[in-house]
Amino acid sequence: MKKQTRQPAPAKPSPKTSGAPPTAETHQTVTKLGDSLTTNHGLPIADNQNSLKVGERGPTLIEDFILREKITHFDHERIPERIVHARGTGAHGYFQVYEPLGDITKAAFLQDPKVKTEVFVRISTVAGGAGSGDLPRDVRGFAVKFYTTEGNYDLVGNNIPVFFIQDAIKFPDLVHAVKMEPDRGFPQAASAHDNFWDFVSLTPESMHMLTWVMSDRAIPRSLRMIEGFGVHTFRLIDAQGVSRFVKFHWRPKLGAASVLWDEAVKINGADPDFHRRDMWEAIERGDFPEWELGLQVFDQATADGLDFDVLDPTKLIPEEIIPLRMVGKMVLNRNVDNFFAETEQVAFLPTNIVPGIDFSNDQLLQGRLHSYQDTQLSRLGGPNFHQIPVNAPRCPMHNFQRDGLRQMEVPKGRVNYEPNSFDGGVPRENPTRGFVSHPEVLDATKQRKRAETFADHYSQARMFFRSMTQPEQTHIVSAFAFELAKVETKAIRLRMLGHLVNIDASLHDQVAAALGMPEKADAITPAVAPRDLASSPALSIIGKAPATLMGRKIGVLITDGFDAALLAALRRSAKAEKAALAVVAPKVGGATDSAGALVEADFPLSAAPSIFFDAAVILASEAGAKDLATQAAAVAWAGDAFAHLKVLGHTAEAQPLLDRAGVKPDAGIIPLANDKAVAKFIAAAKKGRIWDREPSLRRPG
Ligand code: HDE
Repeated sequence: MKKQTRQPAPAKPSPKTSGAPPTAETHQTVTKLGDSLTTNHGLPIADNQNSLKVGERGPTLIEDFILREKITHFDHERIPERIVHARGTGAHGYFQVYEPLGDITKAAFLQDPKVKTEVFVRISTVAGGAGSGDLPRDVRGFAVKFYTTEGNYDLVGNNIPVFFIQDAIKFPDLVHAVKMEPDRGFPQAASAHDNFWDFVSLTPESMHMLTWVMSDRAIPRSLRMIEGFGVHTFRLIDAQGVSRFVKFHWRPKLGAASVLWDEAVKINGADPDFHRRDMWEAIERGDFPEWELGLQVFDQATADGLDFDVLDPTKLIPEEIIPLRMVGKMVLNRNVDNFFAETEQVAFLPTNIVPGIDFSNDQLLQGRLHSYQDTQLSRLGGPNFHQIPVNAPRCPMHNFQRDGLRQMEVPKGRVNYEPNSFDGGVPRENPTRGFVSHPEVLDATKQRKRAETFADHYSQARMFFRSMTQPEQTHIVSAFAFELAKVETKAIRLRMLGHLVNIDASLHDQVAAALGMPEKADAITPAVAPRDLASSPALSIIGKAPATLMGRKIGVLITDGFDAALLAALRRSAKAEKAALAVVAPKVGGATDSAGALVEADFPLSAAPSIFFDAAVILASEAGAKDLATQAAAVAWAGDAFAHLKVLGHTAEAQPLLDRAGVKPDAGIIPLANDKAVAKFIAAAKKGRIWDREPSLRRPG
């Protein structure tokens, strides 16, 4: 049994007096040997608070091996963070296929609907360091490790279906350009600076990706509400060896959703762990994040008929051309036990592939096939990182690779080579079940040259912009204007404006107006003249947003004297909609309702701005509202909910606060007096933001 002994402090502690009673210090002690705190080598430790010193006042002795072991281990706790995707959140779960996929692939984990294949998922930002905030404008990595019976399969994708560059050789330059500038060490986790825009404006192939990164996709509401994409074209191989091309898609059960830029900026300040916390809490409360896996499968003839090259990762295949076949679902149902051991040490490798799936000749993918294995050697310290539990396959694994730094296994027997005459004939090659590369016939000149079929850099960027709803287009304009306004070098802004002309004239005009730069943009001659492609409504988030509060959060601000019946009705409705509800009060101790009962708050007002919620309610009494109207935090709570286009329910008594906050009546401002009004509030909140309110509140720039 552990017991805690607090030793009493002497009345007047005197550091000089030897033999005086011990100074006030917490010692938590045990008596059983097996419960002892020990060194890394098992020696029980008697005192974890005091180093070994000469006398009471030092100096400390180098003999103190216990102190040295503890500090040395601590000194080496950090490993190099990932050069990209350093900030990430991981969770465990499973994947289950809906029906056998034998018609397109022989991959074992895609055959049996009864089998749940264990997965580990890590979702990340790209540019920022491991300690950076969750809501920069950035791409999100979406990496899934399937622990299959035929080895680990890693689908290492992003939440945007295209990429900045076409050839791996440009990747170090792209990443150097977006990360903090090398002389000054800023900006952290931000693309809004000269180097990034200098590089991309000199790289026309980035234009399609840029329109995505400037869109709402780059500021997601929750990691549970992002789509995922394999980006590259891959191959599926069936049991007969027939190869088909495939693009992988993840679709969130909760629908895709984003925040507004002003919210993102404020969330990063109020809770830099907003996404990580949201994911953790959802899993803890059993509200498991879920995605469906969709495939776009097509053959060589279809690929040849498309007006772009499927090997070009700056292009997507519109769903309207090749629809998605939904083949299975992934559920994340367990948080990590230890962030470092699992989320930090997980090593995703695009080379982790299983029979039935293969690479295409996408030159960006080909470069990745080298990079991920390589980076782990310095990050995880040697060639044995596959033995770290999160990386280890769950199926049997044996070969004759031996030794190396951080070898944790003890291989038995005298044989460490193959072929050999020992060990009863195993392990050996398996020609029937082993991985065989698709035997594609290739015959061409060895050269450094970009394919002509990769040359159209603007048509799909135009298609993406024009497929957006009005609010989404406005957000893209605003994002370009914001980012370019932070570029100090005017020549870079003018060059970028030149590209925007090629993407869409109105996009250029609106960004130029928002920047206040009417002068002529650079003339940039496209390698291939951009074409008007059919729009793809499937690319819009708002256009296909489900009417739901599932997985969303309602914030209810209460004051003393609030109406308990209304809160109860809101709680019932939130539960019925599978939404979370948080009570916010001026003090964390809570507030008393109209009948005098104390209701505890989930958060004090100072720690829960309305940016944390999808819909807001103010249940204020007359006196409470008058008081709140004098408090900047409460005025900001109401004002931000309005400015962020949220549905806002309120009691009639809350009016002074609404007036002070500049809240104007519209379809999203719902007076709450009874259950019927609560139902109206819920119905409005399910539809999401009040987009009609936006033009009256902000213009791009
Ligand atoms: Fe990565 N990428 N990448 N990448 N990437 C890494 O691997 C790299 C690319 C992606 O949660 C690194 O283990 C090259 C595209 C994700 O641990 C590194 C190229 C896509 C993650 C690396 C690309 C991605 C990474 C850094 C161009 C979307 C995080 C640490 C040829 C399809 C995985 C590490 C996690 C991480 C290299 C381009 C996605 C350095 C060379 C395109 C989701 O190896």
